[in-house]
Order: sequence, then C-alpha cells, then structure tokens
Amino acid sequence: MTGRQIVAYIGIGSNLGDAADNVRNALLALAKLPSTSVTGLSSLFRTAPIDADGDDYVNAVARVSTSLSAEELLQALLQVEQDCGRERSYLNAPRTLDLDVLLYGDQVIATPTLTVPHPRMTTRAFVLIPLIQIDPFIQIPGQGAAHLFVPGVASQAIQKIA
Ligand code: PH2
Ligand code: MG
Ligand code: MG
Repeated sequence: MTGRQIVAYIGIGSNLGDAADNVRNALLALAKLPSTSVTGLSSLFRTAPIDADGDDYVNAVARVSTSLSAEELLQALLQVEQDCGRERSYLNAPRTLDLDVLLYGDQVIATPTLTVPHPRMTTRAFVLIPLIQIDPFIQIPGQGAAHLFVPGVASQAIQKIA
C-alpha cells in the first residue's frame, strides 16, 4: 500500500433482511476497498433502534487503515451500501446496510457531504460500545476519550451476539 495511511473507524448497521449477514458481507466489502485494509473489528451487537423504527439492528465497528481521502472513503462506503440494496425512503428508515465514517485519523471535517467525528457517535451505545471494544482508550477529536461517554448511554439496549 502506498501513500499516507490514515486510521479510520467505520460504523456498520443493518435492520432489514438478514442483518447479521449484511454486516458480515459489509466487512468483506471493506476488506476489498482500494488502498484500504481492515485492521480491527468489534463483535456484532444486537441493538434497539434509536430515533428509528423497524426491527432491532445488528451493529459493529471496523477499524481500517486507508490512503483514501475522507471523501473517497465516504463515496466508497456509499457504493457498498448501494451494492447491498440500500434504499433511502425516509430519515432513519430501516436499511439493509448503513456505513458511517465515525473517525478519520484525528481530523475534524465539516463539508456539505461529511461531518467527522460523526455528530451523534457520543450519544449512541451502538457506536460507543463496539468502538471501545476495539480500542478502549480511543480519543474523539475535540471531545475526549470515548469511554467517558458510556455512562450517558447506559439506558440503551445493546447485547453482544454470541
Ligand atoms: N442508525 C441510525 C438510527 N438509529 N439505531 C440503532 N440501534 N443502530 C443504528 O445503526 C442506527 C439506529 C441512523 O443511521
Ligand atoms: Mg448511521
Ligand atoms: Mg449513514
């Protein structure tokens, strides 16, 4: 692999179709992205929908090392979502696959297409718990250690899938 490598974290979620299968297939797709390798993977978790309807979600987080730019990474993730049959009917509609850029190195990004760190990651157990499982002391740029936000999401249902 060439170019400057950035460590990025990708949130993975599905609550339509065979959700666990969709998440596993997404991992295979991440591993095939150009100039990118998967360097860490959380367990899969069953989680209650937050600000959303439909079935329970299966969520996970992957750590990647990539020389894609943040925008290139985002576009690649959107393509993987498309390949998994993602439809966007209404806000937070049930989806076969959602791939979100949670962190991109220590960068703070605010463009019309991409906000990093992910704006809601500190209020969602389905992001924080898998993220901390990969890297217990991970820092969120501008906000401190991710684990400090865990007490605030203690009421959200999340269960590791065996
Ligand atoms: N994603 C959302 C909204 N709500 N809830 C759970 N449990 N898991 C998700 O991945 C999720 C959600 C918007 O992307
Ligand atoms: Mg999302
Ligand atoms: Mg998304």
